[in-house]
Amino acid sequence: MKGQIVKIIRNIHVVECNHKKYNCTCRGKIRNKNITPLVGDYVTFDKDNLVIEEVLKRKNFFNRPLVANIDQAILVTSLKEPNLSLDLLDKLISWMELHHTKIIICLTKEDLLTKEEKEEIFKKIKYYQNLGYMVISNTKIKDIKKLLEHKTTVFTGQTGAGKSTLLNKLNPNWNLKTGEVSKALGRGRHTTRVVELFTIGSGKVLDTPGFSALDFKNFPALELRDSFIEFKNYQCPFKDCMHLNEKQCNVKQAVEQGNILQSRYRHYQKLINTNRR
Ligand SMILES: Nc1nc2c(ncn2[C@@H]2O[C@H](COP(=O)(O)OP(=O)(O)O)[C@@H](O)[C@H]2O)c(=O)[nH]1
Ligand SMILES: [Mg+2]
Ligand SMILES: [Zn+2]
Repeated sequence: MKGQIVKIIRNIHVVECNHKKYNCTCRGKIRNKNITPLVGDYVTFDKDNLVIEEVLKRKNFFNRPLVANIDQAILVTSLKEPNLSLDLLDKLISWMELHHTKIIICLTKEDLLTKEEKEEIFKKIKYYQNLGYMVISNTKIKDIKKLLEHKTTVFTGQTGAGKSTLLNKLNPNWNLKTGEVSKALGRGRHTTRVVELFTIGSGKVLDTPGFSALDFKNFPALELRDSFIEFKNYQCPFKDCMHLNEKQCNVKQAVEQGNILQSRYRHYQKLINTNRR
């Protein structure tokens, strides 16, 4: 039988298959392959003996939280309270690009914006749309549900952005606490949560605050550069131009001419610099 691991507690691997859960064990490393199964892994298992037989080839995996086969990320992005953070958005976009994960930007709290604020902010949002990223409002519950079908989706974003609120609308049964996180942080509690995939219709979702400590250090500079996908539209005179200190650079020119969002370029510089330290 084929299924997906949705939770691991010690050596109990909860494998979901056709909406049923099987508590399987895993005998050491899988066969002669040196693989430790992760949440998100597709596996074959023996449903009579409840033993995992094989871990199927991974599409991708993340380190923190440790999870595999994420198809897409919904970047829950608050426009106000907390204010839109393009810094965080660009970091999350790069992170997902580096992990070959489809990106969906979900905007929240549009209702708190004045008309003027809306105009200003949506100029910037439009830029991301033009890059090819899907942008959707958190009020479009039906459409978001559709996006989740047959996919494993991670929800991430700033504390207070409205992740729990959104997840509760997608599935009221979850009844996640909203607006509570800051209180918990204030008390200095660090609840290490078990990584778990929840089922919604034919899809699975992971709610994680855990992408905040994004560590780009292990990625080569060239990959960081390419995670800013619009840079590829420009052919620079120097082969493998990093668009930093090169004298002639079409990306830098595009930033000056306003064809590349200045903040995007700044965030790229910042990322490359933290990476070098
Ligand atoms: N005005 C407004 N408030 C929202 C919206 N989405 C969430 N909130 C509120 O924002 C606060 C934080 O939401 P929560 O879901 O706990 O955020 P989380 O930290 O990302 O899980 C709560 O008080 C929510 O009621 C929205 O679209 N508009
Ligand atoms: Mg929450
Ligand atoms: Zn260049």
